[in-house]
Amino acid sequence: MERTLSIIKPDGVARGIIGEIIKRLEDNKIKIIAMKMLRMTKAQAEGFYAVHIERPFFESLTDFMTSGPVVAMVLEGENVIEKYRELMGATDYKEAAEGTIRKDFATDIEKNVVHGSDSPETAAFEIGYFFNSFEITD
Ligand code: 3AN
Repeated sequence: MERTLSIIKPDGVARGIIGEIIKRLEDNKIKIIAMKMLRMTKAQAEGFYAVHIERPFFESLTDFMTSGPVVAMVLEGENVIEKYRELMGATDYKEAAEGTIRKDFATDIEKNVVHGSDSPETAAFEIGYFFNSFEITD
């Protein structure tokens, strides 16, 4: 069993597709074991994306991630890291496969609707960044 952190980014929340994204998770039998809506501070977004600190888009990305509320979720299942990343589609929506969340809804390489952890190590860090043990229901 694996766990991963999912975030519906500010663009996804603002466009009213929280329900659509959750429906895709449920249709794909991905179990949600924790969920909350919050608005990150700039410092929280910088900490979350610390691995990207040297990237040219760091400033803009952390501004965007604090521009409105997000929905954070912990997902659990067999191979869920890869399974959820397949549902999300490629980082650049123009390269994302048909039927993926980013292909259907993203408008920009930065404003790409959803986040998903990319490895078990990242998932452990990212889940702990947003949730304490009492908030995870499994
Ligand atoms: P992913 O979210 O697909 O794992 P990462 O980890 O490479 O992608 O990038 C983290 C976030 O940074 C992306 N979700 C996207 O919002 C933003 N991002 C990635 N590459 C670029 C880029 N070339 N220009 C602007 N923003 C980017």
